[in-house]
Amino acid sequence: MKYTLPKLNYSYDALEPYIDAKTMEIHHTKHHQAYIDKLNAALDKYPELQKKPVEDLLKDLDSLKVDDADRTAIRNHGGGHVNHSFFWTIMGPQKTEPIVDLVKYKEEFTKAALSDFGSGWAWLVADNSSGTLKVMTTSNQDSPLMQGLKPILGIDVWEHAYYVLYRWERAKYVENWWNVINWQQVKNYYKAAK
Ligand code: MN3
Repeated sequence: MKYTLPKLNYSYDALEPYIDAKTMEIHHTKHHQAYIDKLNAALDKYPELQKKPVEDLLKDLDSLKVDDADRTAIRNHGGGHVNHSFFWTIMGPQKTEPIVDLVKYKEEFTKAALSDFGSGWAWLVADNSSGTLKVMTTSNQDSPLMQGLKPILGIDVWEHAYYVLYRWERAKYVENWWNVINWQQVKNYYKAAK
């Protein structure tokens, strides 16, 4: 089974004016699709791994019986696939009630999103065993799942996520992004992690 691009639950222009339709379309149909295509290509030789959810591959990356180059490809493109699949679900056009417990982390989360040098993600995650929340960043397409952590909130701070509309102004993008969070969905992740 090949991995496939998940559909969005909203249209590409639904997050305007905070995220423009062009950025959403390119991000979904080009960037995310490319991670999936390269992940599928890397797994061509390993039909038994293609049957697993990509989350399981990332949680267990070190023990996969694959070549080192393929392990790196699974890390980068598998990470790109899960991170974007998650990202689409926590955004939406509907106005939803922010979760007070999580909004407390906004300042720390924003600081992390702005401090991350280069390409990566900022996250609010829960520890798998204790459920303790913390803010973190990952580089490139690394996923918190690789460290046994569950994402609750996450923002893509690669330039491709905001450059069309915001150019160099990552801070404005990060601030505006809070307007498109689908708190209903975030609440589901938060509950599941507790
Ligand atoms: Mn991206």
